[in-house]
Amino acid sequence: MGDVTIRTTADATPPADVDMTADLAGVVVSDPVFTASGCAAAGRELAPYNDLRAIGGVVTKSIQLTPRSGRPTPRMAETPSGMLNSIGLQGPGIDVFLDHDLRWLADNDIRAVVSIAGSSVEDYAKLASRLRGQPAALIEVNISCPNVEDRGQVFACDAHAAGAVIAAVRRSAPSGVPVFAKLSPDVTDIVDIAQACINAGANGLSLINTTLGIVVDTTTMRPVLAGVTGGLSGPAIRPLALRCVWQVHAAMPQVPIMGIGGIRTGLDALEFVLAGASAVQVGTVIFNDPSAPTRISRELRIALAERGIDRLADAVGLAHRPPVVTVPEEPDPPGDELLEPVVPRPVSFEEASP
Ligand code: RRO
Repeated sequence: MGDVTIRTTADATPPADVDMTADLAGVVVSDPVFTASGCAAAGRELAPYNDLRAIGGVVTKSIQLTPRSGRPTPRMAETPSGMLNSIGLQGPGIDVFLDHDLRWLADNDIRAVVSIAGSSVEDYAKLASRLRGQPAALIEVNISCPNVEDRGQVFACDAHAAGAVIAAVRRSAPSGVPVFAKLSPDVTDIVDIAQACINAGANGLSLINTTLGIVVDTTTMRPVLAGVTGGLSGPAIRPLALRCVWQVHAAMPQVPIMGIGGIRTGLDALEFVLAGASAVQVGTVIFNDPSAPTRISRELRIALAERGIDRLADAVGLAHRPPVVTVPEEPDPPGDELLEPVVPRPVSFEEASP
């Protein structure tokens, strides 16, 4: 973090421009806003609303080795300030993905962060090796999907299992492509899991995936989702996500973090940056505002300018600096008239009684 002069919003003169460059383990992007995995497939649907070349890039829906139809419907439910999903890794499989989706992104000069998911360490290794020679700028290893039948497959809930997957991916992935581990908040100590991933060779972290939840329909008196549980996303989880980013950045300030969880505005994104994220991903908001990635990028730039910060990188982790200690001013020396304190004369009970 460089030296930063912080001005208040009131006295800030917005600089002509803000350098929005983010460095994600060597992948340098001119804008820090990405679309989050699972909320925009490979980005095609968002192209009419955003210049996807101008934002950081598209994180694709987690892809598996073979096609998968996902969980039974209903598999989405609204919640207060959020959304529950139990999609269950629906997708076309890696072959179709490479020929169709990744090619489309490359043909359109859109940076692709390829999210991979598997049921075993071997699955992940195979997927990573399939990305050799492919136009993937980054690999996001989704070890935290909440919607799997077997909770034992949520590798991100166990430090050893998380490390095993990341080590296998790092060995098999193209060497110049950074590997980011996407973690779950549903753990006792996220720093422990994050550390295991970094020790195993992850170059960065995506924090966080959705958190496991349930909605019950009070008319049918049954869970709304056919799969019963789902992943909770949206503004409801933002403080939880921020806490995870904060804790991991405090423990490993050099590790690049993509902050994810309920970002709706540029100020929300700024919260993540100040907590320690080098870049952000936006997801659930897209369902309500498909132009949100572009809007949030613009709002973040303005928010930085208004605070007198002309480089995004200078704001990363800034909220961790010690609080400013304000020393109370010396009281004015007393005037002559106040030299003697006025002490009330004690009054006896009899005197006070009428
Ligand atoms: O597909 C899903 O159900 C899903 C995935 Br892969 C994930 O990582 N997070 C989520 O909330 N849903």
